[in-house]
Amino acid sequence: MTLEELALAVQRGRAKDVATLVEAGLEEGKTAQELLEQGLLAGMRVIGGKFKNNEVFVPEVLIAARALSKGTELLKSRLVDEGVVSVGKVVIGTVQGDLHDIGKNLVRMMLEGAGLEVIDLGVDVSPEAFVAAVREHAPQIVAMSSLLTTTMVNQRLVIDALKEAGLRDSVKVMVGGAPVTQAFCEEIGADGYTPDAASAADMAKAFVLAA
Ligand code: B1M
Repeated sequence: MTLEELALAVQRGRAKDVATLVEAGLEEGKTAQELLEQGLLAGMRVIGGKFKNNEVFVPEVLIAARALSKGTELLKSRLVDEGVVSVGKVVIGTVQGDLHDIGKNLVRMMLEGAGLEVIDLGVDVSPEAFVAAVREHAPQIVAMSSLLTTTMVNQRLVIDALKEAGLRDSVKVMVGGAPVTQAFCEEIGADGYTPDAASAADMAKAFVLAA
């Protein structure tokens, strides 16, 4: 197998081919890190770029992400053995009162595709749950998604709760979702807003590298 074949299988969303190629790669003596970075993540980077440029759309991204997950699942224990550490950790969730998770899941997948470890708290996440997750996982970034004008205000409550818990300065806070804007981000004191999932991954990586 070649790493290019693996990257292409991710782009095409061929989960079964990804599994076969990852297993073949390991048998041939390739390291899990090579397979991850030059195969799986390289493929996802291409999809992320195309998504940003409107060359592919949500279904293609989701299918590619599923194929990527199939590969990372198979590599997980080897990556731990090889001591490959993620470049950073992100706690992500859709804020309280909001059940929309398609965009949040795309952001999560792009973050994972950028090599970040993501703790996904799901939907309808209370400020207290965000705070508890920051205490437990000590991430560099808290990422919040909101799709409703009635719930986007809850992003502010999470920031307030982080402040109250004395944790605000330990994390960068990123916000997004259809009704969220740069002006809103600034108004609530978040550190970064991006309009789409691929840019969110770029921004998260930049935050982690600058930390
Ligand atoms: Co809802 N819904 N919905 N809905 N829904 C919207 C959002 C709405 C605009 C539809 C409309 O009226 N035109 C409207 C909101 C109006 C408003 O607040 N201004 C709405 C409403 C009103 C509701 C309900 C209240 C309806 C009702 O029950 N009366 C209800 C609320 C439930 C709740 O949350 N408490 C509701 C329910 C639902 C479903 C459950 C049926 C379903 C959600 C299923 C799910 O998510 N699992 C649903 C859906 C699918 C939609 C629409 C049709 C599509 C949303 C979506 O997934 N878009 C939506 C209308 C629309 O957008 N056309 C609508 C695709 C997704 C990829 O985009 O999430 O924006 P998006 O994510 C983008 C960016 O925003 C960004 O990256 C993503 C991709 O690049 N992004 C981030 C997202 N999070 C980010 C975080 C970041 C950075 C970027 O950093 C951290």
